[in-house]
Amino acid sequence: MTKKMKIILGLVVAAGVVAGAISYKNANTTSPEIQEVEEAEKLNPVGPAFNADSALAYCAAQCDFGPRVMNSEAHDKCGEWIVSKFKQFGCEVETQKADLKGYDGTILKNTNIIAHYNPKAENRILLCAHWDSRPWADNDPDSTNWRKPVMGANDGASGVAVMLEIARQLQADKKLNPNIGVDFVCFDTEDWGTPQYVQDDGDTWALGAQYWSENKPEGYNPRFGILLDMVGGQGAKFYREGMSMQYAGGIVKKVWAAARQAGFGSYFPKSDGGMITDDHIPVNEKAKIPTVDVIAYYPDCQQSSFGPTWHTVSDDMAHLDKNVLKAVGQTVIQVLYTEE
Ligand code: AHN
Ligand code: ZN
Repeated sequence: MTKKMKIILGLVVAAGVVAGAISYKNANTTSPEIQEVEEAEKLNPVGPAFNADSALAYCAAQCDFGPRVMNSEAHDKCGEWIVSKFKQFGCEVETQKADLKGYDGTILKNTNIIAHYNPKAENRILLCAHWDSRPWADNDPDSTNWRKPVMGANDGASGVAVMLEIARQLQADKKLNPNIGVDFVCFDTEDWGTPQYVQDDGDTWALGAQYWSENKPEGYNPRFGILLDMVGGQGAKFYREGMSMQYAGGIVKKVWAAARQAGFGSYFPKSDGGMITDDHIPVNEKAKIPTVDVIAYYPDCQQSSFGPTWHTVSDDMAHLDKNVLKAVGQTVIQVLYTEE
């Protein structure tokens, strides 16, 4: 074949492929289910703009107290600050205190902080995150850091910061469907779980969420819950978490579709992450509220699948990315504002 003939042949083949693609599209072979998914995932942002700078400042404000380790002054002071912020944003706030026993027998002065936006509405959505920080950086590559506390800029502060910024936006915007109310629950005592250097396991994590779930007020039945855990780390993406899929598969679908509508689908891959022991387990199992965990997952990270700074002394402000806070915050706003 001459060079010219090859070019002509190439053009003919290419034209055929294009024509085929066009006729395929016109044939309307997409199933109703696929059309429905495509519709649900169309770019269509609604609701106020989540301000990532504001959320980042709320992370910094929490870190300025120091690590919010159970039974510490920094912890208690930060708790008062969180309460005052939710009040400032027009929420009705209550605290739920309890003495809980850690894996090591320590009595932990637990304070769950619960803030209600539009408390009179019957149809409610639960947003939650933990606010305590881990007492031991037991996943640090340097073993001399294992007994030092974690600052928890990401693991603790980020989830609370996103909730605070959402509360601020709800108050400023005033356009959320008046039939919908939002409950922000800041769980305490999530991160006193048995350290890796201690031989023991069991139900030692998420003690505040366990307590809240066991003592849920009669008749409190939100439509669903969204847990935010480690939502500000550099390079974070949010894969579909296994236990969320089991307990609340429909809510996973809703949240991951909302991310696409809001324009942040790239942060929410439509693939599966791990199965994670987190605050959402008691909320699903004991409180029976279908709740998904939006938690960072790093499939290629050697240090930890929760990311390079997880439970290390490097979980600080320098390792946050406000674009990640934005992706998560705007996605949650999208979920709230599409609820009917
Ligand atoms: C476990 O490591 C068993 N679960 C992770 C839950 C967690 C800790 N989230 C933040 N810190
Ligand atoms: Zn942690």
